[in-house]
Amino acid sequence: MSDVSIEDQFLFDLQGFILLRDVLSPDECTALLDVLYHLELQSYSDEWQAGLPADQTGRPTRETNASHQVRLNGLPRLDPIFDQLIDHPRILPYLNAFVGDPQLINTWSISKDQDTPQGGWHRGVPTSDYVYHQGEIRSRMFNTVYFLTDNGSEDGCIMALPGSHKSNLDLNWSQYEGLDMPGSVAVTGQAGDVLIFSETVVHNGLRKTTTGIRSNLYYNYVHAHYNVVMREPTNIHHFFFPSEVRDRFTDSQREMTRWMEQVRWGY
Ligand SMILES: O=C(O)CCC(=O)C(=O)O
Repeated sequence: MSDVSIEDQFLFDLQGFILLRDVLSPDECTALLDVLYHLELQSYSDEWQAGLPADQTGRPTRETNASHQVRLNGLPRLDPIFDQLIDHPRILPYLNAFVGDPQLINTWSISKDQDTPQGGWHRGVPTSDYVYHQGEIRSRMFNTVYFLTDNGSEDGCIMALPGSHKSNLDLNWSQYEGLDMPGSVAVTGQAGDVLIFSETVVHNGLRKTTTGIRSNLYYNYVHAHYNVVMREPTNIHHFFFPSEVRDRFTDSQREMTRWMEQVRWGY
């Protein structure tokens, strides 16, 4: 018997995503934002890059390649305040119901200022990684997006293509700008809401035209059978947490990161 309501199961299976309201309180959003904005102002030496093959580079901890946007990678490495979202009690039932044996693969933040351009349409994994089988939803990769600020339609919110986790035909995604993508919708919500979606859903970030900062946190999970280290070998540093980070985790957080016990990565 699933802990997720039949209505949420229905809607998630139909659309490939749902929005959960009021997961974080205003005080929790403020506390996370205070730490995030402090971290965004720091510089990071990223010495681990020296451990990669000479002709390869990974994503830096702090990314500013999109204009008016700051992305930080590997959040629990940067501050313990981010640990609590690994197994948030409102989200955990969905992870168990829709992924099965969830393992945290990646964490990042994106803060957008006015004039951040829209991103590109993409999906994280192919549609074959979403199945409904013997009464169970199984999404092999699953993203959870915590809105720390409001995500209105002009605030650079996420866009999604409902049903694209099951689409049989693909378009040339890169040909479509923003909401010109046929069937796409802007996923709007308030600070404290959480968007959960199958990474088989085609999605994108809308341009930001409003003043102020839009900040979201992204916690991405895979089923335990997914080979995490083969996905993006140059970004293992951000995926993997060393023992000094995992030692402070709760049992449940350690369980949801147990793939890290199998990894040989020295940084
Ligand atoms: O928040 C956004 O702008 C979209 C982010 C996104 O699509 C991603 O990180 O994969």
